[in-house]
Amino acid sequence: MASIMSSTAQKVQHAVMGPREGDKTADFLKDTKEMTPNARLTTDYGVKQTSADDWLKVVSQDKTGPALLEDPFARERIHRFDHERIPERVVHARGSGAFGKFKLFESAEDVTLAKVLTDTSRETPVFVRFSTVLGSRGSADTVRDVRGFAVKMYTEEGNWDIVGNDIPVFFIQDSIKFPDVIHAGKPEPHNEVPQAQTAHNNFWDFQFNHTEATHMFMWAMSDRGIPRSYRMMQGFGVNTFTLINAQGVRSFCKFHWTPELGVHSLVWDEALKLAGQDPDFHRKDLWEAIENGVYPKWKFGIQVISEADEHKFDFDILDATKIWPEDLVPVRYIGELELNRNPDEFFPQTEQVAFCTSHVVPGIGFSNDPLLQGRNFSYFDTQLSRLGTNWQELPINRPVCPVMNFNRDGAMRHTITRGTVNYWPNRFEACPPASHAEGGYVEFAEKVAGIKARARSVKFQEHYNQAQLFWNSMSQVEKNHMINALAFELDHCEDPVVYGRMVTRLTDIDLGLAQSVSAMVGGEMPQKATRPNHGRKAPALSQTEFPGTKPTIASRRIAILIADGYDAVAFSAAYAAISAGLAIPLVIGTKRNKIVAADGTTSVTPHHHLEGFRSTMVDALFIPGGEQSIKTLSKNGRALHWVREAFGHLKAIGATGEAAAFVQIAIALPQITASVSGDVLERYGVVTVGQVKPTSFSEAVTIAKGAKGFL
Ligand code: HDE
Repeated sequence: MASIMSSTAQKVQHAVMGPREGDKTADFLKDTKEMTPNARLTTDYGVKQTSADDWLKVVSQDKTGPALLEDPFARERIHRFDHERIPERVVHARGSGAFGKFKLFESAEDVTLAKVLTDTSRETPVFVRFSTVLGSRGSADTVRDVRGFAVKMYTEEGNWDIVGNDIPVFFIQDSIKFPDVIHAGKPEPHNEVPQAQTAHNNFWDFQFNHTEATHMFMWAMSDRGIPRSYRMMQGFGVNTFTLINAQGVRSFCKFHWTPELGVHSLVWDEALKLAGQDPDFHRKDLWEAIENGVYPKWKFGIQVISEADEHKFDFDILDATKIWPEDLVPVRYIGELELNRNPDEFFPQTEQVAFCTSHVVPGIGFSNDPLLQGRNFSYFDTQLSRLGTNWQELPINRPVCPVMNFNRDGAMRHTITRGTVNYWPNRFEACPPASHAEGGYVEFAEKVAGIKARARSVKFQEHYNQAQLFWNSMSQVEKNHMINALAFELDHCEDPVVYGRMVTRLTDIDLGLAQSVSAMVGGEMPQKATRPNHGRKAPALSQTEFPGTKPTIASRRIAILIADGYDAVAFSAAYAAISAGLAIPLVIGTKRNKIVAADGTTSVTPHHHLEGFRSTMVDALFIPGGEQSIKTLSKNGRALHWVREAFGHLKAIGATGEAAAFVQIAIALPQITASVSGDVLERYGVVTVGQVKPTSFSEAVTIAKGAKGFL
């Protein structure tokens, strides 16, 4: 059987061969080189080298002796290595990305003149980078945090960046506070602890001191903070942008990305363990899905509010700590994003990609959202210290349309522009500005009048309504997860002032929530709500109720646990059914060496052994019978732990033949089943078929397919 690793390796090989035929993104990859056996090693100045192994030395007969500083090749190698690192992003340092395409299926010409949102015949190349916010580049993927969802669209009118997150609101309303919120969340200044965690005094001290952060911290403490996969997250532009149509009419707009796979999360115990067992869990997941051809997709939607309706809501539509509830402002889905190609090299593409909220195309504009205004300055600015003056010339950042202007020079300038003038106007009339009709960007003629002041509108002062709305909209399971998340985080705050005050803050949302958290973390048990809960709910906030998603096993990892003497028929049936569903079967054995089936002739070499891979890294588990195999697994503590842990993390478990009893014993099912009915058992996701022993391949497939909780 071909191993999953080797098939991935083959595809990687293919990727190195360069962009696929007909791939529009090829244009901005024109600097891509290939490492082939025909290529020869050279210095950076192009001279072929005879050795990459030995520094030039003065050698005696035994070939030892001092190294010569003269060796330009060796010095070049060390010098290049010494300077390999650039500053990591000040936030969102840890991330991974992929190429893909954006396709519009409905024109939004009634609200915008942006071609990318009106021309349904177009396919726009994109690069998307997902990230965590607080951790440094080497931190773990599965920590509790907000996730970045930054999309660069290489449109024919220029680059358009939607630099969004997986949570639709933000901690602060005015960007002047960004250094504070990030300093408070990052490791504390005295000892640089903790890494990639919000569970510490400073973060929660900040939350208490900023009532406007209440709504966002509720989202961060919900299951959204620990996504199962980048592919299973929503994306939100968060800020309020504007759209301008051909008639010059302006509306306010929010951008949405809604995943085809639905929104799914890890459970906290999994997230904690994965942070150690597989810190690259999300990075690998994205890579693996794309290599396996199960391309992640998102629907693209817009929420639009006309200028006339700007003040009709009980919140300010320019306040980034508020959502526009979908029952008030429905999302209009008009396009689709698909990610279908992994980067060729991480550093020049994923690391050097630079997003700027200020990069919009004609038909799209900004609003007076004070968070957005500051962001428009910050992103452009930060690229200078991270990448240098000419960062926009790096292949990953280059637009696919012509770039022509009088910006010149600066460190590491690549573009060579011919001609004798570098200013406008010039006697040749070279490179004149474009008119509106030619597609030039025209700012909306907004009338602005007022007095200079450091102020926010009255509606910006209200900070709790939507925090309550979010809490009320959660299912009971999600509420329990949030109580536990808050209890975990506040438990990591040693300062009683911090956790004591935060417990009282929770009474602004819900008394029951505050009491449950207080019961676990301490602080004075709250006796009454600070403000009444308005009781309202909003659809589409709970991810258990997430609309419009069809359950699928495609791209999910399903482990098959075996030892010598396994039932080859059940094994092959499950393997085939898993592969047919486009899921990834991962064979886990007692050893990564040939494992022989009960029939004595069939064998398989597992992808991993029980100690090397853990249940946390898969979505479901299947165990075929086979007397000897099950005898061995029953005596193996790690095998038992695999099953128990998978059960504890609510994973689907399937078992046939002798494995049925093994699973039941491993998860102490007899005790559980004594008090619950079969229905409830299926809700646990455990399906065992003990009595029926498959005798033929097709029968086994039928059984496997019929196992509801499993496939
Ligand atoms: Fe960012 N943010 N941010 N941010 N942000 C950066 O830009 C900033 C905010 C987001 O994959 C930095 O290139 C300010 C909201 C993502 O490369 C920096 C404010 C949202 C990424 C910066 C915010 C985001 C960044 C650091 C105002 C969701 C990663 C590196 C309070 C809508 C992009 C960089 C990537 C990165 C500033 C708030 C999302 C410093 C001043 C709100 C996804 O410029």
